[in-house]
Amino acid sequence: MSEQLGTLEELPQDYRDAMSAAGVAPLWPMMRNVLPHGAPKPVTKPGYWAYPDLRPLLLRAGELTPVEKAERRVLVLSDPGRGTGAMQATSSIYLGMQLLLPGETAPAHVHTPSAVRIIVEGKGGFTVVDGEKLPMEEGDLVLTPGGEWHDHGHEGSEPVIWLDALDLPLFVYLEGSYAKEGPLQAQRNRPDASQVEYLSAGLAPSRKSGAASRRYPMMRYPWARTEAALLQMARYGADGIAELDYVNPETGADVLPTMGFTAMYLAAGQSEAPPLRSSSSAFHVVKGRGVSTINGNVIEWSAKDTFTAPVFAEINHKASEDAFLVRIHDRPLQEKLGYYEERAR
Ligand code: 1HN
Repeated sequence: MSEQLGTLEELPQDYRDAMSAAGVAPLWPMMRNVLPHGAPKPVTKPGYWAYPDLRPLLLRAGELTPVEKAERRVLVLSDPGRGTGAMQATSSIYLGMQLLLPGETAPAHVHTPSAVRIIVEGKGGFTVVDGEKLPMEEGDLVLTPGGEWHDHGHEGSEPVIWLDALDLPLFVYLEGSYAKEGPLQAQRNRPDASQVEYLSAGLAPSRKSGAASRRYPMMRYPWARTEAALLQMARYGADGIAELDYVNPETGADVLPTMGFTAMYLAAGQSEAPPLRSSSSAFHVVKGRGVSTINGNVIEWSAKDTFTAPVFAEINHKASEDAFLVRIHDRPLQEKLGYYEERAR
């Protein structure tokens, strides 16, 4: 094991000035910042956003800023470790709460990052992705993969609010984030693929030899089916807990290359202490009530609230009412990079 590394202050001033003039710096005083021993030292702090606090602010944004002036009318959930205005909720996950009012449209665009929506409230909203009209009902998970044109519309009579999760921080870091704008898309006159080709788990459209499936064959995961599946799993499990990963119905892989989504059910009175995971995560409460401790921070949550956990966080959940949450995480990305890890506790 190496000892304490040398500091910048130990070096003569003329040498430090000469290094700066040459555009270089010594590694050793900074080495431990980028390579701490044993485990990462996250900047991210646990965050908690109670829906009753966000909702009036969003509705006020609806009065103050017409959608034409916003393109997307969103309040960004900033990581407390980075401060308000930070365009990230964790190291890799961006979260925002978006409002669309009846009759409004959010214009079509396409960009490199991927987005996923979890619908929080309201009826009649929809997203069009690559010509497919995806109804947005409470709890639904709707994909907008990178590179796919998307716009939003609203045929209902009450405000529609959803949570956006994007892999934006990664794309910003890579200096790969950009968008193109276009006209609203023509909508194919048929229900989305969750109602047609992928109505039943385990069944996928038969294809001629060599014919490829779409990269993102199903872009809407209706909540009603997720909830029913969780309850059935829990009914035949021992502990009143169930977890289901959202997967591509053709390949069984995670729905996106970067972000993963896991639906969780905790029956009233049940608690869970997951292993320490190298992934960062955000939790959105679809229904129910409970308490979670994230690195010692006690978060009392109820329906429609959102909270976050940094990498390797110590997490404990306890439901006081039957609870359904969606965990948003970056395990798919970390697995591709070859370092996803779980540590027993
Ligand atoms: C975006 O395209 C949407 O399409 C929402 O609704 C939030 C945040 C950053 C970059 C693109 C949307 C976004 C976004």
